Amino acid sequence: MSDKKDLPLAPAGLGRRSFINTAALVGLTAGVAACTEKTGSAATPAAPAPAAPASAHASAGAATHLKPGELDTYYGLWSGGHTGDMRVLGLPSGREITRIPCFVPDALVGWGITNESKAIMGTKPDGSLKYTVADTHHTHASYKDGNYDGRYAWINDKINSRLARIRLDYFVCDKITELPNVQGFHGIFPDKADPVDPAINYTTRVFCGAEFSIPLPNTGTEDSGKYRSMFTCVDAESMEVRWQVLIDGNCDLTATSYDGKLAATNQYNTEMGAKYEDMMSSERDACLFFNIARIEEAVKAGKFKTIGTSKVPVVDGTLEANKDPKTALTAYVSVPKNPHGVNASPDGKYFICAGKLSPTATVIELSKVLEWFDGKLEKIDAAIVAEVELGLGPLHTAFDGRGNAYTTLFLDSQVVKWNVDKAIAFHKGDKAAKYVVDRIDVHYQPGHINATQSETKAADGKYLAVGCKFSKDRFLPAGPLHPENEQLIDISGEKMVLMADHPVRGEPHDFIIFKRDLVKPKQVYTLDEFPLAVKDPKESGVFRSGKKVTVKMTSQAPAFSLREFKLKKGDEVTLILTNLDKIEDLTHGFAIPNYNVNFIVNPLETKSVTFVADKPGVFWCYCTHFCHALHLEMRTRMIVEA
Ligand code: RUQ
Ligand code: CUA
Ligand code: CA
Repeated sequence: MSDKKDLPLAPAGLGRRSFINTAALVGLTAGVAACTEKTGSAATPAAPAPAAPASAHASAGAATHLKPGELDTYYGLWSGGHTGDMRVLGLPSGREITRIPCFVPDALVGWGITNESKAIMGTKPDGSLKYTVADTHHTHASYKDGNYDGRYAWINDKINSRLARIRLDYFVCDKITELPNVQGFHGIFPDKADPVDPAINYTTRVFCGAEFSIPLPNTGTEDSGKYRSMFTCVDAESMEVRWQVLIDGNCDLTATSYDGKLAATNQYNTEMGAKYEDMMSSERDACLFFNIARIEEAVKAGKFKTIGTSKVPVVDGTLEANKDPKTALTAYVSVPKNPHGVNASPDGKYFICAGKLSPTATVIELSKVLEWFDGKLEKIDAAIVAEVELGLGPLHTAFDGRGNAYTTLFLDSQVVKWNVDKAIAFHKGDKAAKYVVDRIDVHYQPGHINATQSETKAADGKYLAVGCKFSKDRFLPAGPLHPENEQLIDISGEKMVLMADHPVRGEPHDFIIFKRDLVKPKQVYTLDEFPLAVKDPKESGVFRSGKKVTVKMTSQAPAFSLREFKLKKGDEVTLILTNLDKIEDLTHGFAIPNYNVNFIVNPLETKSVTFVADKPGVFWCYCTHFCHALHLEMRTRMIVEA
């Protein structure tokens, strides 16, 4: 542990308050009390960071203001929080371009209304949606050669333990998997290579951490001593669950190595407590490493069990069963009390585990972890090459590709920029190594942080986005619910420069930012994407088989192919609509009054809805998406005979 007085650029009072390690609860309470106050100064009890010159602020702000017609240079994929979607932003402007619905119905797209989206979301036997709430936290994208390859992105739903995949060719959700045997599914990270086949240098798996422990199988027992947590691997292509690892303690966030050999999760509840006091009773917790090749070998060799009705192979990753490094599937590296984010440095060498209740970050060298698995490192904790003080409440870390890390300090309402090599030198005993490069106040209480291309080999150190959990006085008041404040910081120079504030609806959590040319989105579908496509207006009509009726229709501005269609009360109707307009940006909508139907069809897209024609009458089905000068006239009549 460093001498607090030596901490470079330490805000005044850090030394006095840095004993959060032993007085964590007191420290947390003080921090939260501060952030309920109205003024900025109360929220940042630490002395302000050295201010950047005013002119730097002015020019940095200007960079976020794109002239009309100018395009952003980066995409940001943001988790939507409670809205259960993925938000697509352009950066540096911070403009929200679209939202991709995943877990929760969306009234614009008709997500949760159309048969296709319901099949992805999952339904109950009566055809209604299985879930209509979500809590998305983490977004990540697929890799090739250590950089994003534009195939897929993933996002998690913590409430119902679901993982959604987004196709980045069309920016749509195409699969959702519910993880068995877990609750509080939190961190995700795709792997970046196959641990045994160097030719597979792209994502084939997504790793998922479960934060809560539950009885396995979930019998409802009150004895929390019997609860367990699991680490889950999902196949990136099939989205099927490949295997799970039973562990001691819990999972929180997840990181993966560039060689595909290791994944890790930080653990804040190695105590396996059911109450927060219990969860913070030990001085240290762990960063738990998984040896991917060995786990897959064990699964192949049949060394697993299954739990309850789930068929997923579960291997034993508990401490007791993994004491021999030569056969171990897991390795528990000790880190200070209740750590949070674990992040992989872009040089592929380190995982950095933020302290949360400890004012430190722990740097773990991956080659040493592998040495331990080879029986060449006596103690796994020798893989820790630095444990340095950063400030209060370190949560998540981003990178600039120039050897610097940027860590959010939740309690200090700051971002600290620090040099990883210098931190290692300082930890080794070089007390002159000034590893803290800069600090900047953010507004307020930051959680997530990410830099442009941060967790890729192409980290370019241009911009940093910071997800501030509280905005307080930064925006016009609009009722009791405050937006969160996503701030943008210029990190191209030595000093960080605050560029912009952006209000966002609660509450986004994590995000990634990448160069715009890494994706090649298509803006017109092909008819063949859809098995039900009505490829020609001549195929339109009402097709009856008893009470089951299929209505086939196409749209071409400004008309639907059927001017009217007749049904009988009680019919079970499936309406299929193909948009035959094939030029970009020509989207139509289709709404049926009083039938709770509205959805859009993009160029050459096909969607269907199924409903019971239980209300007799005339219903003007109309186009809900402005498409043409005769948009208001674009209608068809649904006549339901009594
Ligand atoms: S974890 S702060 Cu999902 Cu940090 Cu959000
Ligand atoms: Cu078609 Cu508006
Ligand atoms: Ca703990």
